[in-house]
Amino acid sequence: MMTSNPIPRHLLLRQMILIRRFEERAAEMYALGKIAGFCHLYIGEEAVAVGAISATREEDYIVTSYRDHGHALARGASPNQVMAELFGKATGVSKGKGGSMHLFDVARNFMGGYAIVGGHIPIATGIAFAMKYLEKDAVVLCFFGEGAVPSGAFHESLNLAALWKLPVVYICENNRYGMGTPVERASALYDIGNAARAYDIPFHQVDGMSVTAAYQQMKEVIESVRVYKRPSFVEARTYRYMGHSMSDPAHGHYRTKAEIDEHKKNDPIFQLTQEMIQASEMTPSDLTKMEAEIAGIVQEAVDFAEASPEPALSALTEDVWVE
Ligand SMILES: Cc1ncc(C[n+]2csc(CCOP(=O)(O)OP(=O)(O)O)c2C)c(N)n1
Repeated sequence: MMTSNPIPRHLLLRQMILIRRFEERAAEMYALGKIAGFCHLYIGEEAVAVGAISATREEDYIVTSYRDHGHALARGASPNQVMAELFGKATGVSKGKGGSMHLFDVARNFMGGYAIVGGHIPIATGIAFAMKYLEKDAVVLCFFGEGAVPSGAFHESLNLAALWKLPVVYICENNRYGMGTPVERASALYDIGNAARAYDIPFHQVDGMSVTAAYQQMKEVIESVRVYKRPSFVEARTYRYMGHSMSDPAHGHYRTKAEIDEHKKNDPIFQLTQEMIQASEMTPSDLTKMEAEIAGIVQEAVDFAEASPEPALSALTEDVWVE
């Protein structure tokens, strides 16, 4: 086992609170009609993206699905530009042409933001192939929900990644539901680890409600992929508090409010806050200050998005092809 470098816990906490407060405002903006189209919130799952992405290096790559706000912010994308993208404004991280599901930040090796379930897994695998071909040390993190596991794209990708020994970490964010369908009604494979074992890929299970556990385990996994040049698979057990997207109710017929409340008892932000206060790493007044600072950042992001222009009509044909 490799030992991981400690990371100041207040940094992990700050990132999780930023994502939570950012998305709470995004939900308000959606209700006000400022954000159109699909909008999938990550609230409840923050510890996974923050833990994993905090364990990466600058040269590593991130690829994820449509539930991508948290990953982009954890990677350091500007809250102003992410909010502007949700508003469909020209100053957005994808120049207002991607929207919530298609955040993209090349400068930070954040390669999207994809709407087709499982469709981005071959893209991440292809980037890992490029890293190997170019003899780079970079590792690719590929996030997806458990709903993507039965897809053909997933299995084809794992096969080639194992066969060609590609530097990719597949991270299944298992929040137990694909839209309103529980995993046991959608997948013959209930133990997701069996998918990794089938391709002889090392498998790890992570508590996706604990940011420190996620960080420490991901650090070891990422560094072992970097050193040994072969893929790895992580299942992060997590839970989404909100509906599948902004147009869905939080529970509906497929789960109860009591079930959601039960999971909220393990809330990653609450857990870390309690731990840090008990360990005298933070006082309640430090937390209030952090919240106030983040509220200012989120307000600035909303103001920036509001004040930004729409993309010009001519932008429609720009960025379509890259030489
Ligand atoms: C190929 C494909 N089929 C169906 C859909 C519609 N769809 C969007 S999200 C989703 C559920 C996916 O669930 P999961 O992968 O577990 O991710 P989560 O939304 O829970 O993060 C479905 C079926 C789609 N986008 N792409």
